[in-house]
Amino acid sequence: MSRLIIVSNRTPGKGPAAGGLAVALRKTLAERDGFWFGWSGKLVDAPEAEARFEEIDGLTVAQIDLTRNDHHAYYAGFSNSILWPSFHLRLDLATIEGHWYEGYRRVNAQFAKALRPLLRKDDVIWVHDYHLIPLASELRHLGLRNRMGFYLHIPFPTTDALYAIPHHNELMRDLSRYDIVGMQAQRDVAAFTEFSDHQSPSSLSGPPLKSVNFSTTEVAAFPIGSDPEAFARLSVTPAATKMVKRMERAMGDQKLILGVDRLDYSKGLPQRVEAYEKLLANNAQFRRNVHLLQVAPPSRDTIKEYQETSDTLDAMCGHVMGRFAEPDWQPLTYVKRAYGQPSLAGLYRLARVGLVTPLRDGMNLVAHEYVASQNPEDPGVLVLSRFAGAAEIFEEALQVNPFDTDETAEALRLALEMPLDERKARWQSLMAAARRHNIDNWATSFLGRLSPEAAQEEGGAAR
Ligand code: ADQ
Repeated sequence: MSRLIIVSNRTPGKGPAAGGLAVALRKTLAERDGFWFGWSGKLVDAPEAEARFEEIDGLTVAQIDLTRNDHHAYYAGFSNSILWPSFHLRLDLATIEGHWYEGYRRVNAQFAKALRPLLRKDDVIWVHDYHLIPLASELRHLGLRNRMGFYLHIPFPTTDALYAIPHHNELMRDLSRYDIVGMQAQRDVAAFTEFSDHQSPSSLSGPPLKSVNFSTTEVAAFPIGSDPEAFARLSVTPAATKMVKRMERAMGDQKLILGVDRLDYSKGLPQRVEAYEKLLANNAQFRRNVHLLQVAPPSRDTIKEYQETSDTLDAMCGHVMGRFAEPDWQPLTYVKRAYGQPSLAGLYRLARVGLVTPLRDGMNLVAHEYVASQNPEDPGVLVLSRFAGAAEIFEEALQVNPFDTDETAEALRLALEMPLDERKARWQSLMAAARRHNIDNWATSFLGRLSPEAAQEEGGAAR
């Protein structure tokens, strides 16, 4: 079997990770020959051209350093202040500074230059996420002919939002240099097709652009998943049970509503707290009987829009506390730190409601993990945003429009009052979906399409 080279912005570190990518890919690479390539996390004045190899928790990792200026332009700048908000349809939160694009390209070129000498002829290269869209172009420029796949973990934008991104046509041309482009959901493939069928009209900005040819790139949905069996096992380990006991001591027999997210404006956290406030305002019977636990460790907190989301959430949680708390009852707990998977699995299992309401999300692995951790004899209910990729998979969740906080409050009421039979029936269907779309199937189907054998078959069929 050919070696697998995974490339992402950051290589995985030691200990628990709050990002979906690391959780998902660690397992895939542990089962194959190859290595993981990416940024070391170090900022230096003059980076070495060559990558350093290291073993991290049994994984072979090759890393390079970046300069502070390049990293800022590439990461906080172009990737997270332009691409992330635009792809999540938050153009109002995008900040555009022209020079960031040059930094973004410079870092992609630096990645390619350091990676090229490490590659063998039949290596398969799997590039992850929006930070590295130009990597295939840069590697092809250095003469690489290998199979290359790209996986987009976040949603693909609508055509309008795409046009708002500086250099969008170059980025689309970069995508066309991959053999496979994988997306989370059919919704994303449809948005991509909309763009590729009606490419940038010349009237919009400047001179006519040459349309991008996608005839040698396969674009398809490969919905990511979790490892549901592992989460099911984890949720009853002593470490998970310890967390459950701790919570039970604090909460008595109150029903737990749980949110677990990175602190990101795409996750709809202020809207979620507002929906909870409406639940308590409209249904006095739940006061003293329910508790919202929101776990949200800070993320990208050098970016202004993230600090603002954090401040808004602080204020809203304070407001709900002030409105409903009593000397001996608190309506919510808000924890700004990451937990290890065993503790999370325990919390998921204890929660009567998993509240997963992003305004827009590629997939959302928390929804998968929540489902997998339930007690089959007494499962909780998943309240899920229609705008998460997970909504295409979890049809039996209580699906809501997260912008409509009345609707979310009503779904919370239904979830809290749902009879055991209905909870079981819905959960069985959700668990079957989580198993069908597990992480192994995701990696196997993507890598199956990317393998040199798949390319030969295609070539054979075409001839
Ligand atoms: P994220 O936006 O990071 O991922 P998500 O899919 O929910 O979102 O993944 C989060 C992962 O981090 C989960 O495995 C979860 O357990 C973990 N995590 C979250 N909060 C945590 C906390 N407080 N403590 C510890 N761990 C925590 C991006 C895209 C998603 C896509 C994933 C994977 O934005 O749409 O599903 O990549 O492709």
